[in-house]
Amino acid sequence: MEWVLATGNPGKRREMESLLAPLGVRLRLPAEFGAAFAPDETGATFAANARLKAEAALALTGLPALADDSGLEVAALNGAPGVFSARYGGAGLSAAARNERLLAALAGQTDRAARFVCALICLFPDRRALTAEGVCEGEIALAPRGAGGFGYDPLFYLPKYKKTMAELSDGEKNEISHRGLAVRALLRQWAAAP
Ligand code: ITT
Repeated sequence: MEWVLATGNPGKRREMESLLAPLGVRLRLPAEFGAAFAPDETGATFAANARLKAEAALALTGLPALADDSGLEVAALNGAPGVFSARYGGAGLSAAARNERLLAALAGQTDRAARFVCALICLFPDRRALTAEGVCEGEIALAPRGAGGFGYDPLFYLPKYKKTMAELSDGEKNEISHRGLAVRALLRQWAAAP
């Protein structure tokens, strides 16, 4: 069995490949099908954007398509950057530069509450779909720390662990992350499906 993982983000890919290992399916990537994979993410929600990516990957490959749309919601910024997390501060910025923008936006702010959200969908060629969501609560640190993970992980502080997400190993991150929670919920549905 083969599925296509509808992402161009290497950090997500690494985490998803490890989380999906119990499925026993061969995961292909859109890039292997000879097309640049950058569908327009015009949805207003994570779930809508995940579906857009899954639809594009299914159309490209004919394979069951698994898509993750995720991002960071910061309470003091009214939920921003949200669905714009990958583009926060403008296109073409490095993750480190995006993190600097976020710190500047929160300068002097004492409410540091934030959460990562992940919406997942697996869309099958017969149009059946499994969907799941995962949320991980945390805080925005005052400065970046750690070299693991990707994106906003160096700023995402987990009080319970006294570490940022980027200070966790891949395995530890997958145990508690929004993506880990969403993938395990999806796998439970897959196991229960007729
Ligand atoms: P694909 O659409 O190709 O999968 P992308 O990076 O554009 O890759 P999204 O549109 O879902 O993916 O944007 C998610 C952004 O949210 C991502 O680029 C990071 O900046 C951030 N993000 C999501 N999950 C994260 C995580 O586990 N750790 C750190 N940042 C994360």
